[in-house]
Parts: sequence; structure tokens; C-alpha cells
Amino acid sequence: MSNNFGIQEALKQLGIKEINSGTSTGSKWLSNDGEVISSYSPVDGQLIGKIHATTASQYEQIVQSSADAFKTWRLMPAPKRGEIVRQIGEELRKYKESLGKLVSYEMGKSYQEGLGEVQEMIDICDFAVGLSRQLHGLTMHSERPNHRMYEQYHPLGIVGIISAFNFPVAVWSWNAMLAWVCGDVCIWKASEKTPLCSIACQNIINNVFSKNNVPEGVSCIVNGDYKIGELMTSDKRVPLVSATGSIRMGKKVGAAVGARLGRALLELGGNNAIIISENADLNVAITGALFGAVGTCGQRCTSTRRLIIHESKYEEVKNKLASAYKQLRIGNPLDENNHVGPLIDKDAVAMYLNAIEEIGKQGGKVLVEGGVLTGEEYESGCYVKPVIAEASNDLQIVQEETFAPILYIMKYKELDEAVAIQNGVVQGLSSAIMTTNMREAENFLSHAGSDCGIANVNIGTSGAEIGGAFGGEKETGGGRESGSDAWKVYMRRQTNTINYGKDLPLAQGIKFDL
Ligand code: UN1
Repeated sequence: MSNNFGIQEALKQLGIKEINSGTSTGSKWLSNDGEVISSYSPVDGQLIGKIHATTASQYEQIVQSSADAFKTWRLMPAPKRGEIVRQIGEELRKYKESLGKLVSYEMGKSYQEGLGEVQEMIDICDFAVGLSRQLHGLTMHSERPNHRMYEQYHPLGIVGIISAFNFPVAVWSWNAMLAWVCGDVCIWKASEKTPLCSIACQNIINNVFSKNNVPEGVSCIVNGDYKIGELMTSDKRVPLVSATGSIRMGKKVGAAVGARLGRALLELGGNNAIIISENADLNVAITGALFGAVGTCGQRCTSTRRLIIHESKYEEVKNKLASAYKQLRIGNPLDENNHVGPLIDKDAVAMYLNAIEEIGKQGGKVLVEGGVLTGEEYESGCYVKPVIAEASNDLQIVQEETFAPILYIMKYKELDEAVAIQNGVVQGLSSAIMTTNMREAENFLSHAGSDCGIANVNIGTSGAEIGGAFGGEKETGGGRESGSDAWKVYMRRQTNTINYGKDLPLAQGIKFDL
């Protein structure tokens, strides 16, 4: 099975070896000293390749190399750095199929979604190129005569990026492409569940960096478990740590970075709901809910976990969804006939099974049964059936983010009640309302409506475009990545006041005469 769907050719094209160094300053790969991490595909259970984790002394080398690189990289004009990012976008277009395939094979999402993920990388490159000519601050009027005041943005330094398995390449690129045009250098710690994706990206970047004589250290890779992450979060030389993952992980990262008064950009768990109103267009609503709940096998931080349905539409939505679930094809995600691939690993399967058990114990009712699929096609043991359960919002299991395709459905009467349910969780990432009624839509988007970082109308909770700022409130961590003015977090702001007169008037009219 391991050479299915051209995966071996893709690995070759991306420069993935059987055993890879997991540590790189750019074109240089450090020696294989650290412990071995094996990457098994959840698709067929096969070993894809191995990497060596980064040791503590290699981490020191990496930080040294990126600190040195920062000294020259920040001097290059931003539009010139943008030109290099433009070339990365071009290179990604060439490698879209092979990288999309690797993402699908190492992570388990469908090939279509793998391609979509690489497209997000291309999109953020394009965005960053334009941004490289727009890193502008404001000019304001001084209260003092013959004075000028303005603010400008300078690069920060080393940006540490901790990414999760579910978006093994795109989320890194949102951070790296912005950081690079801003004049920062990056150290990327990929998830230990998808390390080969980081090796592939580094190889792709390198084609561009070496053509443009970019110094070693601008793009560094470290690999390993949480220990290597801890080195980064507690390191004063890393002014910004951008981390994507669970709330549990984010609390640790936030505390460690906060303890040294560094900056943390956190993009953590979601518990995203769609409100389906009595005025919903059900074709739109069902399709949106379906992709949101089962896409990426429920492993997006934006996945739809709860449906809050108007009582008048409840039975109809329930039945339509149940019949749509019956038509889902679960299987090898590289086979484009399938809709749903595997979970990332057997630990994830255990958590999924545990959640199903809890639903029953806590008083919920399973409507569309789950279970682990068996048979030759499913021999990795990671393929599961998407579940729908009736459950009230206050159940402990509903309050938690289970990274699996489990959808909770519940009823409401009045919109206020639906919004209160939607907001009644600790997470605050994404939300949506399905309605054709303008009043309902606007109420949902108002200050008294959704409390999430993302609030959509007639669109599911997942699948955001890169042009908007991406992130969420409450325990989702408050960070914003990718579009809009998210770039500002990668820079330090400086306010400059210049006196071009012959006197020195003090602000606030203070007199200080001799
Ligand atoms: C994530 O799951 O961490 O909005 C990122 C989406 C994607 C990104 C998800 N564009 O679903």
C-alpha cells in the first residue's frame, strides 16, 4: 500500500529520505544526534520516514545562527524580502501536488484538503508580497509647535513557531511569510506527528533562498516533543512565540512566555457552533454543517462541534443530516472518491471512543452511531465513523473540544437563547448562523451576538480565507494570525517625535525655566 497514489514519487520530489536530520539552519542540516522520531501514516499504518530530534546543544546552534542572520536580514528593504516570498509562492505552485499529497499521507486529510492547505500557503505568500510595501505606521499632529510625531514598525527578531499536526504546513506559512517580510527570522518546531512536512517545506524554501543568497538562519527547523518547545518558550532571545494547539498546551506556552514578559500569539482550541434558524436555507445549512463537522475528520480547530437548531426545523435537520452521514465514504484520503480520512493516530481514536462513552454516561443520546472501521482498507486502525449525538450544552463532554468527528445537536426557541448557548463555552474561535433573515443575521454579528473571533452568516465555521485575521477569544487564546493587520504582532512599534524648532517646549505645557 505504501506506494499508493504516487506517494513515493512525491516523497522523492520533496527530498524526503528514509532517515532525515530534523534540525536545519536553511541549507545546512545538523548531524543526527538526537533521538529518532518515526513518522507513520495514519492512512495505511506504514512507516513514511524517520527524523532525528533536535538536541539541546543543537538548539543553541540554531538560536545563534538565527540571531546572526537577523543582523543582515533586517537590513534588506522589506519589498526585497517580499520578492523572495513571491518566489516562494511560485515554488509552492510547482510543488502543490506533491506537498498536498504528503500532507494528506502524513496527516490523513483528504487530498483535496491537502491541496487546499498548500493553496493557503500560496495565498499567504501573495498577501505577504503586497504587505511588504505596506508596513506603515501613522503620522499624528504634535501638540507642540515645530514638532513632528509619527510611528514606525521595526522587526522584532527571532519568531518561534510551534505548529500542530492538523495544519502541518499552512499555519507555519501564515507565520513565516509575514515574519519574513517584517524582517524577522524564524525557528519552526513542527508537530512530532507530522515532522516530514517540515522537512519538505524547508527543502522547497531552500531552492529559493540559495538562489537569492539568503543567509543561513533565516529559516530554521527544530523537531522533537514538548521539551524542545520549552527551550523556545523560556528563551529570552525569542521575543515572539506563535503557538497553535490545545488549550492545555497554550496555557503552558502563555505562562512560560509571560513569565519572561515575551509576546505569545496563541491559536488554541475551538468549540464551534452553527445556529440553524427557522429562516435558514436548509441546502446551505446542511452542506455547511456537514463539511464543518466531518471535514479533516473533525480535526480542524474550526470544525463544527455543535448545531443549535430552531425547534421548528429540528426534526427535518436531524433527518437530513442523518441521511447525509449515511452517504459519506470513509477511506484512503488519497483516493478522491472518499470524503473522510482517518484520525491522526490511535491515541486520537481512543479519545474519540472515550468521548462516545461519556456522551451516554452524561445523559446524551447517540443518533448516528460511531465505531472504528476494520478490514484491509482500514488496517492503520485510525478510521472512524462520524457521530451525531443529541446532547445539552452543559454536559461536560460537550464543553470540551474532542478532536474527532462528533457533532452535538440541540434545540432552541428564541434567538437570544441560541446565542447564549453558542457563547456558553470556554472557547471562542469560530461561529456561524444560517438564516436568510437580516435581523437575525445582524443580531448574531452585533456586540450582543457571537463572542468568537470568527462569526459567519450562511457559511460553516471552518474554511476561513487568509485575508482576514484568524484567531479567537477567551481560552482560544486571543491571538490573530494571517491577514488584515495581524502582521503588527511580528513587529515592534516605535513612536518618534522630532523637534525642528529653536525652542524646547515641553508636552502638557509644563514650564521648566531657569
Ligand atoms: C486550524 O485548524 O488550526 O479556517 C486552522 C480553516 C482553515 C484553517 C484552520 N483555513 O478551517
